[in-house]
Amino acid sequence: MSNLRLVFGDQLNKEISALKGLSKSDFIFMCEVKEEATHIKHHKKKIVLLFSAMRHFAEELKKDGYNVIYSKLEDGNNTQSFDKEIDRVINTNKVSKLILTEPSEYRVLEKCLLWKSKLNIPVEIREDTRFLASHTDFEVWSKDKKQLRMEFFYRKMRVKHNILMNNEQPEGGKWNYDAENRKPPIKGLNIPAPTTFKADNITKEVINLVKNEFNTHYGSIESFNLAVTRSDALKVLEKFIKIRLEKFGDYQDAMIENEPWMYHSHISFYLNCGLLLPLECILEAEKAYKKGAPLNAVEGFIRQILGWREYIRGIYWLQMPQYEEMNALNASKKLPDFFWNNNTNLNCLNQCFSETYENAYAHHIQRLMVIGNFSLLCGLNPKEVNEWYHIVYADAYQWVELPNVSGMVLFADDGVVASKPYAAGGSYINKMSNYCKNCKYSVKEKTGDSACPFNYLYWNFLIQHQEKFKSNPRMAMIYRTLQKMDEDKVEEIKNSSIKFLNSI
Ligand code: FAD
Ligand code: DLZ
Ligand code: SF4
Repeated sequence: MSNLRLVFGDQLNKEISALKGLSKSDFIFMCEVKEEATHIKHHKKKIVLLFSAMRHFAEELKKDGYNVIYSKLEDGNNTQSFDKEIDRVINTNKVSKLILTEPSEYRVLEKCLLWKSKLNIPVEIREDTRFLASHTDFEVWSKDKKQLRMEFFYRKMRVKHNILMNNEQPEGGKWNYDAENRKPPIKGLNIPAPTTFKADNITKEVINLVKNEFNTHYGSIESFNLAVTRSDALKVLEKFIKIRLEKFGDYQDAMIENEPWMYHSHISFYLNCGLLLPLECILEAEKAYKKGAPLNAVEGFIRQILGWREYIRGIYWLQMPQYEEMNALNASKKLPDFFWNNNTNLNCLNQCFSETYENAYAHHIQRLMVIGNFSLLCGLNPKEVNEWYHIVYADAYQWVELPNVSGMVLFADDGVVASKPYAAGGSYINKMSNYCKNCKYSVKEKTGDSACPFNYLYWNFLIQHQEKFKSNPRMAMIYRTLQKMDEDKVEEIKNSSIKFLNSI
């Protein structure tokens, strides 16, 4: 009898552990299900990316001579949920065992664990070996540590995988070149166009399907041009290494009006659904360093994947399921409607929201220091903020979205991910972007109707959470400044904040 090998939509790689030991008599099963596409109303382009990439992957496996059972969303017999589809396929095919790679999200793992008792065949759930730190690696590393910090985890990973190492020492003598990676944008940067692809017939069919089935979902579906095959995703990586990497480090934090792509790699779309593997991206960057690419750029890029990405995933599995419920700052404000309809006069938000709507993408600093910072300063409800980030980005899966939002952005996890909140006033955005030049608000004014809202909201946040943060050594200096502020100024800050917060 044959094995049934289930491949989820974010596991689109022939190296996936579910396919290890695959034989030509086995069945590979993939299914598009409404349950998954609508449990949150994903950005339309995310559904196109996933369904088209799934269909292309299935075609490749068929071409390799394997038996692929594929449920398209529109198939008449599709039961539209993972549970029912697995039941249906097991009942209609002679299979002796179900083999799968652990799903990336807790919600789905809970379902899969129930299959062990519910199904009448054995179920083998394998580790996801695409990640460079296993669950055990992370648990062992984190055990007995008072505080978890990405930087120390990252150093361990550099040594373990022998990346950018010179004997026992980090390449160039330092582990981290972040201090060199905060250049503001300058005029005349010649930012390369992103690597894009024409929709083929499979993608066109999926675009029509999404237009018909998910028309009420967020986001534009016009000019879909992402890679949907591994070979095209590899081209994105190759072009990044060749033409963007050199300036990636310098301008990693910079933002320019109508330049959504900057010098970033745009590979999270593909890493997170399996078309690219993290180690190959890291090794390509290391190779580029050996050929002369700047160390601040290469180390910075590698740190994002070997450090941040793995660390964030480790935190997710260590902290779930309670992590989802955390709200350490008791933030309760409803998400303003302009997160969805972009009806706002704050030009920085306006830029980031319109690019997000159009591309299902915003780069890290837009997510962290513009939208995230605003959400933190306004005290927006973590559940609603998480749902928004999960919906709007095509690289969003709960394992990576949740710790970034509840941990890095909102401090809802009480400092598990970040040692202090990433809060900032308008001057940070003004330094790192050209957004303020075309804004209705004045970044120079601190309070009042025409002042940049980030300016007073920043101090208001510090005032509100004084008890919690004043003894945090990383915030001592700012609290000393607050203590010296005269009372009238404090009142103005509070009044401007109340007025603004009541208006959104
Ligand atoms: P680059 O800047 O070129 O970086 C290279 C790669 O490093 C990325 O592709 C990504 O795989 C990895 N990486 C960088 N930073 C992080 C990080 N903080 N966590 C995990 N991986 C990282 N990333 C997602 O993949 N999915 C998400 O849903 C997601 N949500 C985020 C929400 C918030 C509030 C914040 C602050 C960050 C979030 N990130 C998320 C991290 C980061 O913003 C994106 O990975 C990055 O913008 C993707 O673009 P890129 O591929 O051009 O990245
Ligand atoms: C994101 C997504 C969507 C929209 N649809 C599907 C689907 O129909 N079938 C599928 O296998 N995967 C889908 N995915 C990706 C899943 O959400 C992802 O595989 C889970 O997060 C696994 O935990
Ligand atoms: Fe954003 Fe303030 Fe600058 Fe306007 S002035 S773009 S609100 S930071």
